[in-house]
Amino acid sequence: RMLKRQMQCRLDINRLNAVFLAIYESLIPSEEEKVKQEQFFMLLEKLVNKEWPEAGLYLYGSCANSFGVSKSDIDVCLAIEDAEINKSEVLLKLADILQSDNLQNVQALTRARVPIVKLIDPVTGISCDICINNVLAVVNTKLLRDYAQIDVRLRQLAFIVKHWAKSRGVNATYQGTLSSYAYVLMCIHFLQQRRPAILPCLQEIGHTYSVTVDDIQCAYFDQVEKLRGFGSGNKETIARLVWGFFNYWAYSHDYANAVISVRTGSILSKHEKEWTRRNGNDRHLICIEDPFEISHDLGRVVDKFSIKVLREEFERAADILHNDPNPCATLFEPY
Ligand code: 3AT
Ligand code: MG
Repeated sequence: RMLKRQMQCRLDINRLNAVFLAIYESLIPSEEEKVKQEQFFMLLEKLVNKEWPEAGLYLYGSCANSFGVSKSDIDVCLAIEDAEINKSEVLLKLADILQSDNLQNVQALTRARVPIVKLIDPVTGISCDICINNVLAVVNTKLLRDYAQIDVRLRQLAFIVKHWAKSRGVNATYQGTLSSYAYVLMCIHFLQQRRPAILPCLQEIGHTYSVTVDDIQCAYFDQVEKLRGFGSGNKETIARLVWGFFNYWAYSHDYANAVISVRTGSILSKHEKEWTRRNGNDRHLICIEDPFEISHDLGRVVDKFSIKVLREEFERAADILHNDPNPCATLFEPY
């Protein structure tokens, strides 16, 4: 009877793996969609370079970090070297240019926390946000993309976690929950911590890439093609990792003292980061260190109400994966 139970268990986990992989596959953007995004980006480049020939235009966020699901918006950064520029003026000028080229719903949001121009491409229906000189985001986008090339399980895990977070309504910083960027860092950290490790810590090995942005030195090993197969000593499947991820955030993470750090590939203490007290509106109830802007806690948006919501959702997910023979329907149930 024991053997029969074990075999049943293995069948269940194999089936769950297949279901997670099918969800992952269904969320990947098609080649056709990628081509449309590129064409739209080239159009924007042309328009921008007519007005600012020296400026650079960069994709960042999920359309460029390889964690974007199908039909995502695209994030674009306009980089202008000139230190004298007035961001609002540039955004208004940019909005003017885009409007006269028949792009739809062009809006300059000059008073937002991150000022942007929003627009929609009428040909493809793609929505786009353009910000000015957010070069750090372009660099952290590259870091995430480079991590994704080392082991496919990172992309699979992050797609499942992002899909869960969107379905459960815990992916909105304005409501005190976490950004997609924070969730991806949580996944990278989790895979760095597996034994054997599935991901290395790129900032701790010889730097092959280095830029200084806003006085912050961003450096790490980016020859990731040399690291393919790094995690192959670890055979954990995606179903096992998804369960492990939620179990960690539900029952193992030390919320009182710990800071997760992709930069060091380890757990730091709130004490050493001096993140023990609330600072204005920034709290440190769940601590996720930004890999480059190390004074920046991506959990700072989480307040005493939303931390409860988040932790209950982690527990709910872990319990469903532990008990439910067919967990996917409930795991992603709209909240
Ligand atoms: P979605 O697929 O759009 O949900 P995304 O990867 O585009 O996911 P966000 O929209 O949260 O993620 O953010 C866009 C990019 O902006 C991702 C990251 O490069 C940068 N970014 C976001 N939040 C922060 C932050 N708090 N600190 C530094 N960079 C950030
Ligand atoms: Mg985005």
